[in-house]
Amino acid sequence: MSEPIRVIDSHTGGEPTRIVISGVPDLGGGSVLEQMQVFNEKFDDLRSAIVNEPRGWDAMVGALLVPSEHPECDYGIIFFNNVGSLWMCGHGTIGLGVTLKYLGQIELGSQKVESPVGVIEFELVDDHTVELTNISSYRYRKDVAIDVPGYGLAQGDIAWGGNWFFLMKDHSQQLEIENIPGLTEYCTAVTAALAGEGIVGEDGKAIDHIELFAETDNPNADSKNFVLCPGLQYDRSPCGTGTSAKVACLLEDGVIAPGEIWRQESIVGSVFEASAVWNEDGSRCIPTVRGTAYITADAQMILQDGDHLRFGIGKSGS
Ligand code: PYC
Repeated sequence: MSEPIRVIDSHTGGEPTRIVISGVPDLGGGSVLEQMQVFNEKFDDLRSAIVNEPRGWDAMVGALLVPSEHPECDYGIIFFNNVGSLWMCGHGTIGLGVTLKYLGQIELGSQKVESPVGVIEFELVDDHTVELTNISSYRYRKDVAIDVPGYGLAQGDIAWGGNWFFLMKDHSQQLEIENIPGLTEYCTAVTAALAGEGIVGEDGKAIDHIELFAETDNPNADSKNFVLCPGLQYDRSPCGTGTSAKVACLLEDGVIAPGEIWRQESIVGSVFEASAVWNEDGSRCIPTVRGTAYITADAQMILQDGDHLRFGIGKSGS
């Protein structure tokens, strides 16, 4: 039996985060991107053990705190989900702040953290509220037309907010909680159509998050979204990196002014408050995303010898 793995679970607007506190191997140092590559290559069974059934479930997003050599950061973070690592995660960063406060490891104020795609900053505003200042974000292509088999022609914007997003406002889908299976099916078809047509992010990475928008009748929100993540799970929160990609597009279109608040509602009704300002040369924007998280569990995970499902269903492990 391995050493127990201590985790703290939280949810940010309904979307779960499982922060690993102890019991996992050292990834050998270097940049957080290099440590993520080691995690992907050597410890995929551990990733699966932490987030997948029978210990977790498909919507769970895990996170490892790792050492950082970056001069401005005290530590780094690697986020991962049911199928692999994520480049960045906004709801998870909000969960991180609330988790560290719960553990008594931080006080109100700001922290800089190295992610695989750059340095992020978060401010713990109170015990449950965190404001993320994300990596620089931008729209790469506007009004990209695609043919979605079974649904017909559609178009959307490709934008980076720490992950690659295809943002669609004209899609004829009903953004209602009862329609989650239909929305999942549609977004899965969009992801496949993008891959099939060879449409990728500027750096050649897959566009693996689809974000649909609709009007909302919630007086406390400006828009409602549905976000499908890689691993075919929808984000219960409004998605921190997706909201960053959204405000980058809105700033570029002049729909919001620098610093103006955009309130993004999720499919389950939780809301993030976001804004964006231009970076120094005006080529990209720096988004901020504010949300709340609550602790749901403080647990030790056990991987017992002889349990053939100890690394998760579908993982034989070693
Ligand atoms: O909040 O950025 C986010 C996120 C990405 C995947 C799930 N949540």
